[in-house]
Amino acid sequence: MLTDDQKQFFNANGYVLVKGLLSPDEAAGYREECHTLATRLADIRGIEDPTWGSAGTRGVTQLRHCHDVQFQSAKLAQLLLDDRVTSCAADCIGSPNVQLHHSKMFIKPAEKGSPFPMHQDAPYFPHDNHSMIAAIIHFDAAPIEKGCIRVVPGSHKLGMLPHIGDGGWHLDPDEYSVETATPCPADAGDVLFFSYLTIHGSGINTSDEARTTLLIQMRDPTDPPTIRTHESRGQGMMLRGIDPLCAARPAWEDEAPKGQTMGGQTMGGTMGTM
Ligand SMILES: O=C(O)CCC(=O)C(=O)O
Repeated sequence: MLTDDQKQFFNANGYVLVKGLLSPDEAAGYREECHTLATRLADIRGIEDPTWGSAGTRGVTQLRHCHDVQFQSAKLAQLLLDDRVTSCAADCIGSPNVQLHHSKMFIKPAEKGSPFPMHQDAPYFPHDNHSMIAAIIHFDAAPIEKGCIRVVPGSHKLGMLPHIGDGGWHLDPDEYSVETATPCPADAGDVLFFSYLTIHGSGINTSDEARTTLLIQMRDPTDPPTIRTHESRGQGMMLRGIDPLCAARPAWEDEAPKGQTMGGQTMGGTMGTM
């Protein structure tokens, strides 16, 4: 779990980097699992490159990804339930109960790993009480030259900002550039927790080694989505504690087409790699 200082830092800044949550050996094992998964997916489905159009580097930089890794690898599925991750998540969310929204593995290949323009995650899947957080688990070192995550400290207090979109919702790069944001360099085994309102992004991996991460998006189970969007298989699984609402099976599991937006909303959905 987080120390009091880490909790205070998270509340003030909207993010906290927890060092050494996994051991280097554990991180190396998960790294291998991710790269094997990426190869398996490429062999079976062909290469997909989810680089955001808004990054402006499509065709030049590359990204490998897998959404909802828990359906592809038992080893990665177990990590979603790891007490070390979920106890810190509970402290950030401020609830003993932690529910899965979705997971995604990213591999930024060496020398040409795609950037992510600065954005909040909230516009992709807004919730009433803004309890949603991400945990990015680093399976190898992510120094600045590898395109580590960058954040705007305190930006979780700004509320949901207007995003612009062309192949990935993002903030105006003239106002929020990746280069001027605060870098969060990490070592293998470190985990970065941040609110879905915290402005974040990342630069290009120009190093000679891939950057390998797993992002787990989690919420308080009593915090409902404001629109029906970004629905995926496995969403709602409890990772820690209980669902006090004993929520019924969501209707969309039976009938809704994927990527549907509600109420004329133009934000949210399944653009880019979100
Ligand atoms: O992995 C990264 O560099 C950033 C990912 C990200 O910002 C996101 O998926 O929202």
